[in-house]
Amino acid sequence: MKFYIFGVFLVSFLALCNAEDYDKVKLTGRTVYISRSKAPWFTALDNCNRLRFTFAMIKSQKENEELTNALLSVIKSDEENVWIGGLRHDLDDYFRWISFGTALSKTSYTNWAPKEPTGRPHRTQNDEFCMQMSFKDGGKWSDNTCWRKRLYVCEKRD
Ligand SMILES: [Ca+2]
Repeated sequence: MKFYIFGVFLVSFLALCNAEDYDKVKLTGRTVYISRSKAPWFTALDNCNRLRFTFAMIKSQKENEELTNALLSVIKSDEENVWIGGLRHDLDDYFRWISFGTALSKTSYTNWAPKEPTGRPHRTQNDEFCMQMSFKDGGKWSDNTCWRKRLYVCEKRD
């Protein structure tokens, strides 16, 4: 029991420490937390959830521009790829914002790079399920393999 309580304190303490591992930027209607360390997509999801944040989503051109500018002011390399909270299941035609399950249908705002997403059923890559912003492409979106370690963005909506 003592060890359990100690464990709870330790985890809480580590969670607080982890909050310092993010660059915090206030945008319209939300605060985004840009990680300073890289993680696979699903680890990034866990990290956002543990801190009571959600994995960042992008609902409009304005939100996209604001997040792109925030990332460009923080990340060190314009070659960087950054995970955001979009995921597609193998059996699903659509990418969805993981926080709300919203499908990115034809009428949704999107900012895919040319020829992206390349995962099936759109094209031929069968192992690209996770969404990133690619700064070799000005922040445009693409899908990639989820196990890759990348910086990622959590958010808290107002
Ligand atoms: Ca791709």
